[in-house]
Amino acid sequence: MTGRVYKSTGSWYTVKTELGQTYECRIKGKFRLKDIKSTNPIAVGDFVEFELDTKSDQETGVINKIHDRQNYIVRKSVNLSKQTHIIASNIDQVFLLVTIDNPPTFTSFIDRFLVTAEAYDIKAILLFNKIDTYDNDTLDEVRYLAHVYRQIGYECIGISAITGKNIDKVKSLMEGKVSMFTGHSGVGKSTLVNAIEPSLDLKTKEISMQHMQGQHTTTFAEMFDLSFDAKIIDTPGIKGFGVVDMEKEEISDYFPEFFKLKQDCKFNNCLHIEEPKCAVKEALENDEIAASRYRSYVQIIEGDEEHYRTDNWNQE
Ligand SMILES: Nc1nc2c(ncn2[C@@H]2O[C@H](COP(=O)(O)OP(=O)(O)O)[C@@H](O)[C@H]2O)c(=O)[nH]1
Ligand SMILES: [Mg+2]
Ligand SMILES: [Zn+2]
Repeated sequence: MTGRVYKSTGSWYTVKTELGQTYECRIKGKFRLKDIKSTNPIAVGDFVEFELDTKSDQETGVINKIHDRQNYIVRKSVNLSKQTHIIASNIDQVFLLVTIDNPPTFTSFIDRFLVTAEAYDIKAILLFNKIDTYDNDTLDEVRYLAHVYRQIGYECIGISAITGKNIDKVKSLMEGKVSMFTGHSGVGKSTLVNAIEPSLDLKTKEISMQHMQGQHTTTFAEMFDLSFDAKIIDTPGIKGFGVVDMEKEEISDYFPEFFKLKQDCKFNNCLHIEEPKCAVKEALENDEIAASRYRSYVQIIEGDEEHYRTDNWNQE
């Protein structure tokens, strides 16, 4: 049978079939992944093949095959083993909640998030929340930022999780897809999810409670079906949106507006910093690239090696 992993607690995986039946499954044998050294062979979001365990009178199963992943997000283990833990896979889109103040979300943070999403190959959407609280100047700032990011190709929506403004737009973007929500603490993630699906709030609170009690310390992500043909992956206890290791040369590939110009740079390995005849720097001078975007890029590139990894942006 084919199913999808909704939850993993240690060696057990909750797998749901297309017909909506759930089975607790274990893994048979070893799963070797070609490209990554991972601490967990199977992650929330994975499509798997499994067989029902005939010896057990309970409805349990054995997973014997994992389908190729469309994408996945990871966190690195804190020790030096260089192992990665796959947080979740097959994610259609991630919404970044942005607030201008209370708390402030800086463009450097937005851009690091977007670089990570590009590297993961996950569609990113920016939600400017709390617009009900903004004065005209702050709304102008929202409009400016939305303009900058729309030019690049990112969808931007001004919302209020409290008044419900544009929540219908968010819901329609979620239809038929697997979504994640991220952003600084206090930007309104829980409030938004609650506005989208009130019953979900209870469920996510339940898993955080379990987590705090230390019963399922390896339970991090969980997928939920919503009432309108949408799925959410919740990642309590995980900061940020995972990490990506990247080479200095590839960072500009994850700035889509830089990537488009790359072929016009004189040097094909141009880092767009000090090289002559650089199309990116020309575009910056002509205001075709936002100064804040270039600043974020330089920040990432000029950092020490740790900065190439995108985990030094903190969520809290
Ligand atoms: N005025 C206003 N307050 C909001 C909005 N969204 C969230 N909040 C408030 O911001 C605070 C933090 O929200 P919360 O959902 O807990 O943020 P989280 O940490 O991202 O989950 C709470 O006091 C919410 O009531 C909004 O759209 N407008
Ligand atoms: Mg919250
Ligand atoms: Zn260049």
